[in-house]
Amino acid sequence: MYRFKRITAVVLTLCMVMSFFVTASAASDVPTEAQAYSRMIALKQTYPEGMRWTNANYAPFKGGIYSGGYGCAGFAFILSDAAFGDLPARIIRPVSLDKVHTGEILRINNDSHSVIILEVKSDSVVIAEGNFNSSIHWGRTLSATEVAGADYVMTRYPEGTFSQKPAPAPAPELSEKSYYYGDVDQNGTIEVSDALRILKHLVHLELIRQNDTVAYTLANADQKDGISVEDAIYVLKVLVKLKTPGIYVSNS
Ligand SMILES: [Ca+2]
Ligand SMILES: [Ca+2]
Repeated sequence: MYRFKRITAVVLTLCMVMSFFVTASAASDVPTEAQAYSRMIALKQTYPEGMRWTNANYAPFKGGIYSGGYGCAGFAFILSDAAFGDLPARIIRPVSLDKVHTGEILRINNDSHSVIILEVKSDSVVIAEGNFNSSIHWGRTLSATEVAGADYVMTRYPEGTFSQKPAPAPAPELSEKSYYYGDVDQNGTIEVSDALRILKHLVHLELIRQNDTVAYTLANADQKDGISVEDAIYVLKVLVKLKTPGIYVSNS
């Protein structure tokens, strides 16, 4: 029975480990602003400057809220879908220059014209638009005041994408006889195998002996509450750069 519980614990822990990685990688579907820009600009060949584009032109939209749009909205939706795939759209009001980003759609001129942001500069944005003089137009500039006068901005970046998270400090350099907490095998690198080593210890498959002072100390990756599942998770967080590893200096 005890053995069964141990195995269950290993399986559950490995599931946690895997779901952690799945969660971490799903976020990569959100483009950076640079990626959004290059995906939109790539469409300049298909929709060149001056190409006729009026309210007779319709395009579907994968972002929700609207199933598609005509004219200016349709063209903004085409570029938006190119940049964001099927990420859901949401509307933000009020609008200001410091809160808009490449790839977002601005609704302007008293809710009558849609444009999409190609670039955000310190005092303006550069846009692309359809149905501007009945045609496609790339590169018009809107001032900060014009941006602030927009009716709303439609974004497809998930909430929190641009919130200021303090970046973890880069890992400090190792000197002789110093190790990263979590680097149980002391090879100078924190790896998945270090996390697995901690898990094996926890389920008594392969114990880290207390008299193996360095390994035993390093296995307590988060430097609190002894060796636990939290330490394996801490190692994985270091791997995906959510945490900075501590340094242990051996005095032996
Ligand atoms: Ca290692
Ligand atoms: Ca710990």
